[in-house]
Formats: sequence, C-alpha cells, structure tokens
Amino acid sequence: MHTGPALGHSYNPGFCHQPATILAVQSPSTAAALALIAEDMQEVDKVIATRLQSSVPLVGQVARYIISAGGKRLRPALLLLVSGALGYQGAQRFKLAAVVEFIHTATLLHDDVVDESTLRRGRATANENFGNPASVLVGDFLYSRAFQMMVDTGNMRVMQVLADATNVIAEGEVQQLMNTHDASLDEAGYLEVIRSKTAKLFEASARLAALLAGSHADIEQACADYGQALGTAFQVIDDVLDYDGDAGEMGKNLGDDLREGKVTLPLIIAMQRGNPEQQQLLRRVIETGSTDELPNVVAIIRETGALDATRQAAATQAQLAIDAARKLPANSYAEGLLQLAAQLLERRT
Ligand code: GRG
Repeated sequence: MHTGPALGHSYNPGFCHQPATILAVQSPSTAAALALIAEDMQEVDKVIATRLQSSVPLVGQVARYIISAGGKRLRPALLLLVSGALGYQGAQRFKLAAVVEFIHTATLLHDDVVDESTLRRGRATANENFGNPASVLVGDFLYSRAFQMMVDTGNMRVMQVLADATNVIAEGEVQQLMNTHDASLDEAGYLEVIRSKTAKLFEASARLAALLAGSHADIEQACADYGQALGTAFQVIDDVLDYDGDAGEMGKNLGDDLREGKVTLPLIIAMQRGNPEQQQLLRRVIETGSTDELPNVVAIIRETGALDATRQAAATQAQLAIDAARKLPANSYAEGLLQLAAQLLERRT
C-alpha cells in the first residue's frame, strides 16, 4: 500500500530543459525517481540516434533539430517508470520508448505547421527554420519510422494500441480545428479534445509498458488510467501557462492559444463567470482571434478566478492519476509515478 503524495504537499518547481536527455526536475523526490531510469534513458537515446538514420540528409537534419532541442522526454520516462514498476526489464522498452518519442515529435512538427508557430523550446520552430514542406514531410518520416519499429516488436496488441492512439490524436486535432473561434465551447468539449490530442499518447505509453510486462487486465487499465489522467493534467497546465507563464522560461509565446482561436479552460471558465460586459469582450476576441486585447483578457481571467479554477481542474486529474498509480505494486518506480503526478502541477515549462 502506497503512502506517497496526495495533492496539497509542497513540491519544488517543475521541469527544466536539458539538451537531448531525460526530463530533469528540481524536486528531490522526483529527481530520485528519474535517477532510477537514467541509464534506461541513455539506451533510449541510442535507439533514437540509430533509428533517425536516413540516406536523405534533410531527414536527419530536421529530425535532429527538433529531437535534440531539449524536450522533456516525458512520454519515454512514463513508459520506463511503468515498466520498472511492473518489473519488466526487457529491451523492447527502449524501442517503444523511442517510438512514443518519435510519434510525439511528429505531432509537434505537424502542429507547429498547422498553428504557424515560430517559437518552441526557446528557439525557432522547424517550420520557421526549414519551411513547412520539410516539417510536414520529416514528421511523416518520423511517424512511419515509429510504425516500422513497432511492427518489429511483432506484438499485435502493441500495434493496436499505437495505431489507435495515433488515429485518436489526429482526430482530436481535427476536432480542435472545428472548435476554433467557437465561444460556446464548454468544458466537456474542451476535455474531449485534450484527452485525444495530448492524453492519448500518455495513456498509450503507460499501457504499452503494461503490455510488455504481460500484466493482468486490471493493472493494464490502472496504467492506462494513470497515463490518461496525467496527460490531461499536463495539458490543462499547458493551457494555464499560455496565459500565466513566463515566455522566456517556456520558450514559446504567451497568448498563442487566443491568437489561434483555441478556446481553452481558462477562457471557458472566464466566459462562464464574467459579467455581461466581460463576456462580450471575451466573445469578441475568441471570434476574431485578435490579441490586441490580451492584457484585458488576462485581467478578466484573473479577476474571475479562472486560472485558479483551471489549476484546480488539473489537480483533480493529478489526483486521479495518483489514485490509479496506487493500484500498482508498491516500489520505488511506482513511487516515482506518484511524485510525477504531484510535481506536474508545479511545471513552469
Ligand atoms: C503525426 C500522429 C500524427 C498526428 C498529427 C498535429 C497533430 C496530428 C497532433 C498534434 C497534437 C499535439 C501537438 C498536442 C500537444 C501536446 C503537447 C502539450 C506537447 C508539448 O509536449 P511537451 O511539453 O514537449 O512534452 P517537449 O518540448 O517537452 O517535448
């Protein structure tokens, strides 16, 4: 039985960027958990480097540009921690951890093109640097390389989970596109999108580890639940940071969501709680995507308590993740999963 964290404890601030390596956190407890998988992460980096090879130089150039740019490697870390918690030591975990990082990177390449983003992880996006065609096509390369690697495992369930996850991710993005500039979007519609576009890959990462470990169905489900709740909390905090973060620390522009017409939870809650005048302003900026009034929007979001309420929604998801992780065998890896869920709420990047 775990006695690990429940929310409300104080943890040090969140992830910081490290070049091409494991996510690093400042909380001693989380750092200790991540130290458990530090060597595994080096193996994953080796697989990534090997499987990025292509006879077409531009593929390696663009792929390395984004993959080595200091991402947190959160999805591989999740897969490795769950593998550890379930006692799976086989080499397939390195391959699948690389697969989920490749899929994640492919989605980032495509997403930055769709969103016309210019800044990610503190530097020019690949589309800004190499152009849209190179970004889309190298995204396709990474995505299809991931599928070659997963077929190598010869495990039909693994293939099913990844095929389903990538399909749901793409569907979530299309749904998000349909929801843009829609001032009537509610929390349920928002949650549906983020479960698909972000949480699904976290869910798949955790579930894959359970499959590799040959876990019983209820443990596999607990892992999937953990991944889904963790991924949902992660995206909700991401959406808070778009209004409340430090652009320098985050390495991307604030107010991007508003500019792109993305209606996220802080805006949804502010719309619900605002007075008629505030509602009218918010409706106008959502429908036009104008950021001229960003300071007023941020002021309304703060005044209505929407940021706190959004953080509370993330905390609810993090607690669900903790509840799910407590169903796993109690060991240092499972403890790491508990710490990760609690720590996530403090992330600044
Ligand atoms: C290629 C399968 C496929 C689908 C294309 C564009 C698209 C469909 C999906 C995009 C989904 C997406 C980008 C969701 C956002 C997820 C998110 C919050 C990413 C940021 O993750 P971090 O912070 O990134 O882990 P780092 O920089 O740490 O790697």
